[in-house]
Amino acid sequence: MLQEQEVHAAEMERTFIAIKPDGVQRGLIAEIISRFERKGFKLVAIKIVVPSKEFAQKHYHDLKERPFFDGLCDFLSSGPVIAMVWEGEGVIKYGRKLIGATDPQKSEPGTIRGDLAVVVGRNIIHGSDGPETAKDEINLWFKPDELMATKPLSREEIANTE
Ligand code: IDP
Ligand code: MG
Repeated sequence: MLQEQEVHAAEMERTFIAIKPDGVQRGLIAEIISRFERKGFKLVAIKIVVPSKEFAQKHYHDLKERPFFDGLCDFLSSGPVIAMVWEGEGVIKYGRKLIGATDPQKSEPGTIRGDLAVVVGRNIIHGSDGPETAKDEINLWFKPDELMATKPLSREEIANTE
């Protein structure tokens, strides 16, 4: 039988979400965070950072053969990005649902890109597209000690901290 801690660890799904410089510049940080928060996902890491171009190239390495790669990396490194890790059951797949299709012209209304963006090169948010990329992106953007341990405190533990 699994120990309680192992059960918890096995259930913990995490994804990397970033508000890109256009989302930050347009004042959409709270709007975007609140959509993940209201759904019931848990924020386990967050920071504001201006990535270097080299860092952006690492983040988007899968796309290096695409014609828009250079412009995309220039853009990601052009200003502050809100880098986050969100946790919850199904958060990788459902996070992508909340975000909507890559091209905002094709994103459904009700999604973040569908409601708040117009063109593919300024689609305001990034989300990992699968378990492997989620792991890689979390490791690229965060050190392990920057991630919250999200096991809730027991009543006794809360009482003991007062
Ligand atoms: P995703 O962000 O929905 O996962 P990807 O295909 O991984 O989409 O592309 C990464 C980012 O590259 C997109 O969010 C978008 O900003 C940009 N991008 C994708 N396709 C195009 C394009 O055809 N022209 C310009 N930029 C693009
Ligand atoms: Mg992608």
